[in-house]
Amino acid sequence: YKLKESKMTNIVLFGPPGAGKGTQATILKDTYHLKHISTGDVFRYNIKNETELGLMAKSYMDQGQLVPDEVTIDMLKAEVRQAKGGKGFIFDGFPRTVAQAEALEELLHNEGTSVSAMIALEVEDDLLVERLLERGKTSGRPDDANEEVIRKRIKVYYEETAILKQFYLKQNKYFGVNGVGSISEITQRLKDVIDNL
Ligand code: B4P
Repeated sequence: YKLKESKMTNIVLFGPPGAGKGTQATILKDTYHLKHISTGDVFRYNIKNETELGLMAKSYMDQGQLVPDEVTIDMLKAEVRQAKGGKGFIFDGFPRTVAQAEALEELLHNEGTSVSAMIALEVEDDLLVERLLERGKTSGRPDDANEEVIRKRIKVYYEETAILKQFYLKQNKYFGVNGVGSISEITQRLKDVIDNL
């Protein structure tokens, strides 16, 4: 693979809960030397350490709700600022609302760069539920523990997040990828998109 010289690559990995964003971002960050920013992971880190942000985020996450935009955006900005100077970013779980997408545009613009592509992992709802219930057996994540909360997260995705497809389609930056298959098959599909950017 080869990335265009002296240009940052900023990938937004997109898709419903359980689509495999975290799984694939962890692999792709090494392949392309990108900084992986997972808002879900940052929230979980804060919950574990019982920070004020963590306590607040937990009350939303445990119910399958989105954490409010204001705090999520501030947190994301801090993460990006901290990581400046690399080859680019892979955003996993952000943006999830139009306000977050607009904030990301502005933030990257101020850094002299922009989103290169949004790549969506497409997986049907029943398979998402199956994957998350499976993870719930060992993850200890309260939001994976019961089907009701998982269905709620998927509902929130369709109500608040799915619209972002239009946001990036308009900019010709949207790519859909089949998210069903083995992890390595899906990685290859994502690389095919990224290598052609
Ligand atoms: P996230 O941490 O982003 O979690 P996710 O949507 O559940 O997961 P993802 O799609 O990454 O799934 P994964 O690869 O792990 O969000 C959790 C919560 O945090 C949100 O509900 C919200 O409350 C809050 N939050 C986060 N970001 C926010 C934001 N920007 N704004 C507001 N709130 C925010 O895969 C899932 C499972 O599938 C794993 O067990 C994995 O092993 C399995 N899997 C993956 N690929 C597979 C494959 N190909 N085949 C079979 N299984 C596979």
